[in-house]
Amino acid sequence: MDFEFKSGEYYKIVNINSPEPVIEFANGTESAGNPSDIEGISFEQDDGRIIVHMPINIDSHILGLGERAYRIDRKRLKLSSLNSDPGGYERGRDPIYFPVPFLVKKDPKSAIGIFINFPGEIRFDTGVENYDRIRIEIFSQRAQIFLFYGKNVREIVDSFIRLSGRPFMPPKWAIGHTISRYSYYPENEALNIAKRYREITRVDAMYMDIHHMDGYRLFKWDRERFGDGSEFLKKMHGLGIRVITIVDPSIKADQNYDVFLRGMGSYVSKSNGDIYFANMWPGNSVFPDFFNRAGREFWKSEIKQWVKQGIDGIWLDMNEPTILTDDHMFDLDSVHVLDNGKKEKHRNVRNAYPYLEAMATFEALSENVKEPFILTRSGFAGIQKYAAVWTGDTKSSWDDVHLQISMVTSLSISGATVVGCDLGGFFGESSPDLIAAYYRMALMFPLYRNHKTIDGNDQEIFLLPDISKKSILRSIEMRYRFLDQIYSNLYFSSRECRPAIFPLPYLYDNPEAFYSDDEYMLGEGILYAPQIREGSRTREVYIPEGLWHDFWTGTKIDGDTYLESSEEYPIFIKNGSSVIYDGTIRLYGDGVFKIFVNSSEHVLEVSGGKIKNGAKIDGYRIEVVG
Ligand code: NBV
Repeated sequence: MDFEFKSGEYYKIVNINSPEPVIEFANGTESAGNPSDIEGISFEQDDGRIIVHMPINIDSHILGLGERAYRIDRKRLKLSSLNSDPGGYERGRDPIYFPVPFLVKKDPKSAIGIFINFPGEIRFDTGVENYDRIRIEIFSQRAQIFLFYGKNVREIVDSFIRLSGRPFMPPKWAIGHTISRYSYYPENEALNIAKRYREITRVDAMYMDIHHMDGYRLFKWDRERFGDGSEFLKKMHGLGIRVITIVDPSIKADQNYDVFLRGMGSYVSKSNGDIYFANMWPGNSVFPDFFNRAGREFWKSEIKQWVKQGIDGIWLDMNEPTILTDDHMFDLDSVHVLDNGKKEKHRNVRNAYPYLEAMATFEALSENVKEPFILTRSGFAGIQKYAAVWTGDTKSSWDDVHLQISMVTSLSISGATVVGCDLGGFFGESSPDLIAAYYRMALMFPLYRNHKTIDGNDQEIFLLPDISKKSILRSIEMRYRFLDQIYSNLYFSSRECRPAIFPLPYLYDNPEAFYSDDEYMLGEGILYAPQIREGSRTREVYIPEGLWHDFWTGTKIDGDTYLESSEEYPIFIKNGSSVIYDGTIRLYGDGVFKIFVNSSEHVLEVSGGKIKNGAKIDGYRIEVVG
């Protein structure tokens, strides 16, 4: 099944009222039967909307739906899928930046997935108004609907990722420890911070927030703060630190600004055909129309010129898209011109805006840098082909440390596989102890970036009291010891179209797994249960069924059990899995182990406690753990 945003045809039309309604199945077969025969799912059309009903019962669980400030099980919630900028969020806020219209319903013996390939508004009621059914309200008469059948969650999630696109492979430096602030400037201060960090720990990249720009003009350094940027880039690279700059979609409307002039003819317009202007960081701004080739080509050529000077990555922010009004909402009646010349209102295609922006940015980077890396705040299903995602402007709190586990892993099983959150939390005050908890919690996340807002407390590690500093430095050290493993998981995630990290119910569907949303897995083999309770260094861990090994003590554990752990990093390994830790590849039990190190895939086989053919891997020790 081919799922690509070909502009002009970015969603296919399924007219459910036609004499032969067509439901497209993800396995490639098409059904022309009555859709209401399918697992009790029914469709109705009403007042310009399509409404889908799916039965649920007391044993059903619901997963997916992208980035939500909620628990992992989405049952009995009312959620909306229109990209939104909440201006900061805490648990219970919805929608936020990156909803994904894909959900999995898990019943005791079967699983069913639904993906609505429609980039406008969709409302989900997962059993609030009607106790026994999910109601999905699609604000369109046309939408492409995919249904996925399977035995378990994993099958459904993996088919959805295959359908929506192969995850890009991030460069290894992008998944190391990275630092950020809204904003580091001028040049000397940014360099000073980089150096102070380097005195105590490793840093692989620094993100430059909006103050590096000249009056918030995209692709222009603020000359007073950074000169022409070349010295800064040279010095940062000299320290071994990559530089990622923020890029918003808002272009200052200014007759003396060459970028603005070059983009003329490719901006989003109003319904009367005039250019659409809105207030953003640079004041009165215009917005590239990524829905057509001219808009994308203009953008690509600006990005190419910008990165040519030695910029290593691009950070796409405010791309829901958002503007500076009370509700941050772009004019829903503004107009996009598609590649086929047709016009479409923003409200019908809004969620594809960041997707097409990331696609164009990725294409530009692919032509100009060795290892493209993009971080985006918003997106649509399939964003994983182009960009990593972070969970935006959280409010620092102990609850947020917990919440981020569900948010990040849910994004991951909704396709956004290269994912993370602001370490320390974005808004509000983060105590040293809380910052340390974020660093512990995110240990196995694909991204590991410290970031804070402009008027929050400084959370640079070198400023913190010794006790928390030591704890964070240990986490960073631990991060690097596991980095080869995380990278190997991301490689197989990309190669095999499956998530690298996930919540327990991706593999285990007992109630204990659904309730253990303060734990997560890196691949099938590693279970991590971070210490994230305020004032406590001991916790209860749920170990799912099967034979497990305590990573630190080697103790064997018969799964489907709870245990108390006072380890700093409670980590458990499933028998039959491997772990790369600090240059050693540990193989647990007999089996065939696939590993990605030294830029290539290796297969090791262990039987009767011995490695077959005495296999070796350059630069690594191999240990068999019984
Ligand atoms: O560019 C400033 C911030 C950025 O630091 C943050 O990570 C984004 O999520 N940005 C939002 C703009 C608004 C901040 C209030």
